[in-house]
Amino acid sequence: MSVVMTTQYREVLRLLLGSILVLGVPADLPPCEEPFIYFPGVGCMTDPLIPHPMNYTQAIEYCQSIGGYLLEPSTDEIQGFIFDNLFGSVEYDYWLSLRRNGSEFIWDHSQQPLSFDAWGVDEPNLNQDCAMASVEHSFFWATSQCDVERGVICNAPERLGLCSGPKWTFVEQLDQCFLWDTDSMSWENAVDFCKSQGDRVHLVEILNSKKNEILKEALSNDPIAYSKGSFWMGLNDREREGQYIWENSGLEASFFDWSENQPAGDAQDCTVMYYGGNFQWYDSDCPSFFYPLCEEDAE
Ligand SMILES: [Ca+2]
Repeated sequence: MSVVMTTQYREVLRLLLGSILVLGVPADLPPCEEPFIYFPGVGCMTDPLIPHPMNYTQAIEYCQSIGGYLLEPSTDEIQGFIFDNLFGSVEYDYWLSLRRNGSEFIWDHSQQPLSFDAWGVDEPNLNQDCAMASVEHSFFWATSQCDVERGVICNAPERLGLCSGPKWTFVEQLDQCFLWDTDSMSWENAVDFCKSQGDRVHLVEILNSKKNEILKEALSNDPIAYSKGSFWMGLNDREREGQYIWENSGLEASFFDWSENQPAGDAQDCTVMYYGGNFQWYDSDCPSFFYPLCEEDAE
């Protein structure tokens, strides 16, 4: 019953918001797009009380198909969400985005080692390849065969709907959308790639320390960004050696966050936020392949 009410409420809210937007009055958009529900502190989740049973591979694909990823309890807060919402409410085991890699389990979505774990007693059992929040273990984690059907909760970044697509990330402290889930390419192709993503989209420009620190932290904390590596910025000295210009605005840079011994090369005229240097800045050959970091300017 509560699920039906929620759906009706969201529909009414959506219609109301639609009419407000038509009138041009600013409105606070809901932080998650359907079918996701907003849970403060943990982001957007599908309804935890609808188990939607399927096998592990199907669960991964299903979550991707709706713009999210399978539940990855990488923090205390997300594990708390599991306890709070499942314990006493459902009798289903729920898949976690965890997979065995040799003698350890790693996050399947980001391919990162575990930063946090909540294994049940006598777990993990390394004879099994997948893992779940287990009813038998009071929703602590237990391993499982992958080909059985279990409940599914998908997770998605907050305010998905405010950015241009599901691969974009909304960085709340900057009130801005960024795209870093991209393929690697040369700097020139990265410039074109970002511009092809929308009228207000371009390779990132970092004019001050505040934006730089927030972005470095966002890249370090985002499993996809962190798994990729280094990101092209708009900064370059292609026209005149040592005169650094931001490509989109044409502004000459006055703020820099060069890593030690950087910039290194007269012949290196493009720049990256470098993975190996905690996303401090390096210069690089423009034809090298790195990942474009696109940003969307506010309207
Ligand atoms: Ca240079």
